[in-house]
Amino acid sequence: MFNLILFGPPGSGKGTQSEKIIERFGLKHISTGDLLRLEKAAKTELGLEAAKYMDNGKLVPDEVMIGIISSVMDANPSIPGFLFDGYPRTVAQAEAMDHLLELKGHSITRMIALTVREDELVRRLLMRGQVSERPDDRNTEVISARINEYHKKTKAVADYYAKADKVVYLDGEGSIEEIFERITKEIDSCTEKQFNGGSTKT
Ligand code: B4P
Repeated sequence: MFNLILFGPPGSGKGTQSEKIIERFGLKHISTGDLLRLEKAAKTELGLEAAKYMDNGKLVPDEVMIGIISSVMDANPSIPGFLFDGYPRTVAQAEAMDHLLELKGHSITRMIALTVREDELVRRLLMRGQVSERPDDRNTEVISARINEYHKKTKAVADYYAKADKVVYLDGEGSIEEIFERITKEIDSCTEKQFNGGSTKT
């Protein structure tokens, strides 16, 4: 299995690039942000609870997220690999996911971390706020809260995977196509190593 984490701060292009990656590589896309927004739109108990955090720029509690990931992974037993977009966002979530994969005899193959300057993140999110229904993209205070959560709780997830030598940082600025090309090169080099018996096998 080829299991990829697309990582980065809010607005770094995770959702945008994920759409292109799944189309090219046929991975199963798991976006925890999209899953939560679906629950919210359906007004389920989980969605209404999650909205209290999301609308204020806070992370949804780990125990809720770990349950969601576990059921999506169980529902997809025979796929070539997962693309995790926006998950894990805390070290506790990373440990839980590693444990789940290990139980199935797999592991994370690679984490691609997109780097983007903070003023560019804010600019992109406010732009999306003008055209989308997302309340968390319309308010600069909520955007700042999301970026703060990233620095306080999420950034450490890259250090966690760096210890296992699984992280590559890619420049997340430039055109969407340029960034996709950087990502594609990285995935191609990982899959080559995987098939040639290199160190990135899972
Ligand atoms: P997400 O849905 O994951 O949203 P995000 O991080 O804000 O956006 P993303 O990074 O995917 O957006 P993109 O850059 O593609 O999370 C929303 C909320 O859900 C979180 O705040 C949290 O409350 C909750 N949540 C989700 N997962 C969780 C978890 N695991 N644990 C706890 N809570 C969780 O797009 C941004 C904009 O930039 C777009 O308009 C796009 O068009 C534009 N853009 C992209 N690439 C560009 C480029 N190269 N140049 C110019 N613009 C670009």
